[in-house]
Amino acid sequence: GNFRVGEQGTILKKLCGREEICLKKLMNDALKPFVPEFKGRVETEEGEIYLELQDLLAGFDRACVMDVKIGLRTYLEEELAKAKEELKLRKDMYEKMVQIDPSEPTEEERSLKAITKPRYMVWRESISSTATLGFRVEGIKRADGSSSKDFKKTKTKDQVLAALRTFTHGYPNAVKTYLNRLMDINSVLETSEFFASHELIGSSLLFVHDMKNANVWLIDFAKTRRLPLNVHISHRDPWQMGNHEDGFLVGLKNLIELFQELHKQ
Ligand code: 4IP
Ligand code: ADP
Ligand code: MN
Repeated sequence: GNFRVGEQGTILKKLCGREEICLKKLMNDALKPFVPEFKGRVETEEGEIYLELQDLLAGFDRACVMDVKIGLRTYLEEELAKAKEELKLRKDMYEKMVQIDPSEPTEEERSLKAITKPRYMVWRESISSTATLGFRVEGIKRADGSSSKDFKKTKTKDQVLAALRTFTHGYPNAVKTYLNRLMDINSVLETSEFFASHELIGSSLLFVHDMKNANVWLIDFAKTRRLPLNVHISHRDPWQMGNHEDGFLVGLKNLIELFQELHKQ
């Protein structure tokens, strides 16, 4: 996989040059307290290069973990352009599609047994809450170590709410602590130079709690890109090819509203 255990309190993630650039910038940004600390590169005995990151689970006892992918769009504009140009077909993505919904592929896709990456990504957005709420639950790990990635069709507010409720069930302080932290993130994003100058695609909020503590961080900057000069985004407006909008703040707002709902109940 992409990860290895690091020294005490750290994890190693396979080098992605662009992610390293983002992490470096984030260490000098208002967002620093909300991302894992980046400690530098580490080379393994086999000569593979990894990024050494703060292990966000360190200090937790039997942690519950949830990965929520933020944004209205989950693929890069350049990937869409590339797919159009090369008409590159993905058999693996066709297989993943059929596993989730055998009736989804068209006649043509069925005979090719393959689809393009954007076709798959847009469809995944549409069957989950990404396209409507601007975020989706990717996976949850429970205190006993068992985990579930069975959220691909978790789409409506009620379905998401049920997933959040199950995740926090039995941890009376978690919801309020998460809510406070999400609102802190929301306000710091307004002051962050990094956030003002980047398009965040496919990045996640990582929720971690145990009986005593709860916290949320921004992770995964592999598809975060610096915006072209003269391009400014609201992180709210609908995406159109070329405008680079990511919908990050739409997702965060909806997530906050659902946690508020959960807190009231
Ligand atoms: C995956 O689809 C995720 O969207 C991956 O994003 C994405 O990697 C994969 O694209 C795509 O197949 P499923 O979650 O439905 O399996 P992430 O790693 O952020 O979850 P990218 O490279 O777009 O980040 P490919 O092209 O890597 O297969
Ligand atoms: P990828 O780019 O391969 O999708 P991510 O950065 O999204 O990798 O991380 C995948 C998973 O690894 C996350 O959902 C989380 O459970 C775990 N993870 C990532 N970064 C950290 C971290 N700094 N500390 C602890 N766990 C992490
Ligand atoms: Mn990723």
